[in-house]
Amino acid sequence: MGTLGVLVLALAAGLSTAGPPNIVLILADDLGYGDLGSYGHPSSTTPNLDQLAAGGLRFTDFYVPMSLCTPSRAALLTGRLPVRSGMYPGVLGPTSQGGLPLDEMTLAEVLAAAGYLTGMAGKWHLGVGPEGAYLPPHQGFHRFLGIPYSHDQGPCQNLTCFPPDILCDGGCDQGVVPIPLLANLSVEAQPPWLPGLEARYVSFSQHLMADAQRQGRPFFLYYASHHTHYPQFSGQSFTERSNRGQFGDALMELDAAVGALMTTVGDLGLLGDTLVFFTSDNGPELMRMSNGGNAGLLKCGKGTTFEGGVREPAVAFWPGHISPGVTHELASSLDLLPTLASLSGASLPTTILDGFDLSPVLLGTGKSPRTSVFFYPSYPDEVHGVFAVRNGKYKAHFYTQGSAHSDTTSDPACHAANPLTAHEPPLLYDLSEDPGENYNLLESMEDVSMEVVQALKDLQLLKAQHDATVIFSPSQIAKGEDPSLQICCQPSCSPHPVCCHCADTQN
Ligand code: CSN
Ligand code: MG
Repeated sequence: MGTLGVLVLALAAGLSTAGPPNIVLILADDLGYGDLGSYGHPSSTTPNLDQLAAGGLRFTDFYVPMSLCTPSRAALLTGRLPVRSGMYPGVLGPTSQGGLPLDEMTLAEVLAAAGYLTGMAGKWHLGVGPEGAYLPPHQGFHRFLGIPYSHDQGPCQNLTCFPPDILCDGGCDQGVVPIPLLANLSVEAQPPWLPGLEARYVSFSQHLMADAQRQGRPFFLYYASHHTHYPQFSGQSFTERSNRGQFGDALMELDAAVGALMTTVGDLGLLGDTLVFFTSDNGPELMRMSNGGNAGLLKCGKGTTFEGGVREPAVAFWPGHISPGVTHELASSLDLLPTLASLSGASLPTTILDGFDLSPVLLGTGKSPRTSVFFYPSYPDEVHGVFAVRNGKYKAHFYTQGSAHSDTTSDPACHAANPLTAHEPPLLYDLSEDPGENYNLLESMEDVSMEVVQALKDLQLLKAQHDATVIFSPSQIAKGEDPSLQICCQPSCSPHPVCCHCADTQN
């Protein structure tokens, strides 16, 4: 049989024809460790994500370095700690002057240089800048359809209600421009009709995948849904359909989008040629109560360095390459850039990276090269350095601080009222026996085992070495605000910013 015959057979079987894999990176927003059916939630409806988990590798110990959107997304796309790229403290907003520095190499730039067609759908949150200088088209993405920051960072009255007579969830920021929907660098609608957005992202993604195949190129799709960020909403076919209220409806719509993307990959015959990775940017926003996510058995949520803030659901799916199963290996969103570069044969950036190549874990050929994880607070500074460090199964908290994002839980340690507190010795937990961080091993210094004493020493040394070597870049977020930088579909209109309103013709 000739080469063509083999190729046809391989294609017909939907199996790999070697070459770099297509990559679909799906990022949920503020989705907690306990929110998916496959991670134990009793009433979520997530059949498509659960199917990915069943057919792929499900991580139990996958982390983000900071529990907020902007820094977490910067880490995901650069493989570098957010303090190195200046993506701290807090998050970027509509009037922010800063953004992800253009000399930072993103995953999209890495893969574009290796011949990939790159596209992003969804929430960016890494800056806008003058003339959109920090937007995805300038950061390695050939195509972009999405919103530049969170959908609560603009007036969102009546944008999230379907049907219009049901009660909208919550309030949003006033005194700034309506949320723009951008197609590359142009405003597609301002504001878009939010319940129609997920379907637009799916359609954009389907076109990207089909076009790449037609061009004979691999694709990189970064699908960063607004779900399940506050305020919750969903498209017509999901509203009041879940068993979990408005949060459940939003999650169900995200899950269905994942299903639609997988159907397209299958229809194109690319299942064996496409690595799909799913995770979330940070833990659940517990202050939203039942309209926020759930961290399951983990302590606290968004905005904290407790496990609920930083440990995320994560699944890697690549039939024929990644065997179905569950892994307890240590992993981080920082590892995606080096791992995906390795699997695609792309060249790594020459800067300092904080991630490791996890391809041995994915391909089942070895253990994780990562043995420790470092956690920064939402408002980091060089005086305090990392707040918490995990090494193996042990985690030490040198500082703790509550967060408004984790208010209203029954555990007061999570709340904003709990101030920055130094712990000397640190709070020390064995996360395999105590993933909920309930039982401090150093509570009483009597009967502390030799192993625990050694674990403490190792963690103290790791923090000292880490803090001594990590160089903070000047903060991009502290660059401040310039209201004239806001995206406006009618630039010279008045009165600003409410006049920046252009009808959504697609809905
Ligand atoms: S985030 O959520 O962007 O997903 O982290 O929408 O920390 O001040 C966080 N914040 C608006 C948000 C503000 C958000 C903040
Ligand atoms: Mg977020």
